[in-house]
Formats: sequence, structure tokens, C-alpha cells
Amino acid sequence: MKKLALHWQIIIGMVAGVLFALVLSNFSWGPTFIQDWIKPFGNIFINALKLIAVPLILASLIKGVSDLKDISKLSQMGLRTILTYVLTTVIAVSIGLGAVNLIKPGHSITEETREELIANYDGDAELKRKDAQKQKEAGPLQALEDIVPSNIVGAAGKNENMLQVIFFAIFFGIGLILIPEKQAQPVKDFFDGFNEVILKMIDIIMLFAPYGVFALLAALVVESPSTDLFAALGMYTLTVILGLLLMICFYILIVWLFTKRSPKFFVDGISPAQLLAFSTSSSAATLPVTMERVEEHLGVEKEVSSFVLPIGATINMDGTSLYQAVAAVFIAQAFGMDLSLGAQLGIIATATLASIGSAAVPGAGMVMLVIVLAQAGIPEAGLALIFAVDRPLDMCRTTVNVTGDASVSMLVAKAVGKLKDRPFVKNWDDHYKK
Ligand code: DAS
Repeated sequence: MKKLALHWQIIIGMVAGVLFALVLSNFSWGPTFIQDWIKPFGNIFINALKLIAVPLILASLIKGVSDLKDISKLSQMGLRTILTYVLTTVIAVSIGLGAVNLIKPGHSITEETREELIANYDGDAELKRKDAQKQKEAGPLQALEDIVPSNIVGAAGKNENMLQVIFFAIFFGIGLILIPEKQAQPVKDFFDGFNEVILKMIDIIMLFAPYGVFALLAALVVESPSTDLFAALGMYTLTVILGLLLMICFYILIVWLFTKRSPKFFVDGISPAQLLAFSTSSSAATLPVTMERVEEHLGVEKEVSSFVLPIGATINMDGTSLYQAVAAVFIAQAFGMDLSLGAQLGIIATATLASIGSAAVPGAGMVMLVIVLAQAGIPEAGLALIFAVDRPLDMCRTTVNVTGDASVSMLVAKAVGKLKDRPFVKNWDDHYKK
């Protein structure tokens, strides 16, 4: 297994988990064995992902915000970059919400399967009851009030209100920018190191992904033998992929409209980076290739790409935000919850913030999904439901993340007059031979 790329290991884990459960389901002791001796490893894997969510937000957001210090030097470009990134992310979440509300993939789950899912996860039933109670008593500005924690340790301790942790991280990063460089540097160095440690911890957790997925899928099959569950998962996967494809078309369109570069030019230029993003599921790993393609094949000046793309890889994850919106509403549908318009607008805010806080590594979008679910009071049991198909979707959403960064870098370059006209490469044949 070691020599195989991680995503192939995961896919093998998925298939093996289903086959293992289907075989054991033929024995009377099979389902119990899986629930008692296999499922716990799946829960441990999911708990490890949930465990890492808060430190990940603190590390990546504080680092991301304090790195914006360069913005003072590149202010005309910095503001454009951040605003365009936030705009494309909000558009991505909106497309995701539109698709999932139109297709309603979660509604194809039968009532008894829903009940089984809820019964299998009594912890969340408790969370649902508490949230329902809280919603009843909530005032109009409760959501706004809830963003500011009275105690950061308490907020960090519970997975219920991650927006409080995000608020603290952004607030802390701004404070870090405003103190003298000499005092800020040691703190920035600490968070840089902290960020690296967290990313390494995600690497370690993802090493167990094939086994975690095996356990999750095996448990999923024996606990929800109804085939309608897999039909719903299939519809869910198609909904995400449809949304991601619409996002790719959106990028091609805005590049064509605002930089007059043809779809063929843009896709030819960025496709090697897209393939790397697809196979590694990591924007960070793809970043060097994204930069080379954007500079040498799409004509963006280095002073723009070297600023816009690293920030994009850290905070601009349109594919992830679209996926988080679809996943959250799908799980709500699967648990028979009707989300109000307010709750869905809340998802736009949390999915946008959660994608900003997602690290550019495999599985990060899934980890941050915890925030969107917790914020909307959606049972976290749904994580077990959708994890089975998370890896192939991670490959797709990372491809969109990278494409979004590249298209925004072209728009910003065009806006500040740093997008070279063709043929910016002396001789295309020589260049391609390199
Ligand atoms: N794999 C992440 C990335 O590198 C995206 C995600 O997990 O959603 O962009």
C-alpha cells in the first residue's frame, strides 16, 4: 500500500470496506462484529479530524491574516485580491446551495434509514434537541452575538460555535499586524511553526485514511443496508461535481470577459496544474506548478503571481466552499431537517469562512466542514455518511481551488496592467520543449 499514491490507497480502502461488509453481512454475527470491532476505528479517524479543526483554524487563519502584512506594500493589488477571492467564494457557495436545493439528493433517503442514522448517533440527537431549544429562544441578532466568544478556551473546547474561534483568529492576526515588527516577529514565527506542525498532524491523520475509510464504509453498509442510502450518496456526489463544473465554466467565462484570453488558451495554460491538483488533492503541493503555468503560459507578471497565488492557496478555496455548502444541506436533508433561508444564508457565511480557514492539504475541507455543520446545528453524524465519497470529491474540489486562484491572478494582473500580451514567449515550440 505504501508505494501507492494516497488517493488510490483511499479508493482501495473504500472498495475493500464495502466488499468486507457485504461478505460479513451474510453471517448472523457479521453486522455486530463490524459495529463492535471495526466501526470504532472509523470513529477514531473522524474524531482525529474533528480534533484538528480548532488548532487548524487558529494556525492557518492567524498565519494567513498576519502574512497580509505585505498588503501595505502592494495595497492597490492586495485589496483587489482579497475582495475578488471573497466574491468568487461567495459565488461558489451560492452555486452549491442552488444545486443542492434543486436536486435535493438527501430527500431520496427513506424515513427508516434516516431514523437508523439518527439512532446510530445519539450524541447528535442530543445536539439537535439542544439546538432546537436554542433556536426557539434566539433573538434576531443572536447569530451576530454568538460570533464573539466570552471565553476563547470555552469556545475552542466545544465544536459548536467555530465562528467564535474564527473571529478570535482574525482578531488576533489583525492585532499582530498592528504591533511593532520586532515584537510581532517571534509570535509570527511561533504561528508559522505551529501551522507546520498542524499540517504535519493532518498528514499523519491522512495516513490512516485508507483504514479509517475502510471502517467507516464497512459500518455504513451494515448500519444502513438500505440501497437508497447509496443512491442518495451517488446523487450527492453528482450534485457536488455538477456545481464544480459550473464553477470551472464561470472561471473560463470571467477570464474570457475581463482579460480577453480564449477558453482554449486558459485551459491549455492551467491544465497541468489542474491534473496535479486532482492527483495530489493538495493546493499547497500544486502551488509551484500553478505559479510556473500562470507566469510562463498565461502571461501574469511574477510580482503579481508571487503575491496572489500563495494567498489564494491559503485562503481562496472556491471548490471547497461549494462542497461544504452542498454537504451541509445534503446532511440536513438526510436527517429530515428543513433549513430556513436564514440558516442557508448562515451557511454562505460559515462555508466562506471555513474554506478560508481550510489548509491547502488533502482532507482539510472535510475537517472544516465540522464548522459549517456545527454552526447550522446539523448532526455531525452526517460526516460518517459523506466521508465515504470525500476523497474523490477532494480531488475534484482541489482542482477547482487551483483553477480559481489562477483565474483571479489573471484578473488582478489585468487590472494592474501586469498581464503580458501574447506572444510573451519568444518561440512557443522551444518553450514547450523545455
Ligand atoms: N484538499 C484541499 C486543497 O488542497 C481542499 C479541500 O480539502 O477541500 O485545496
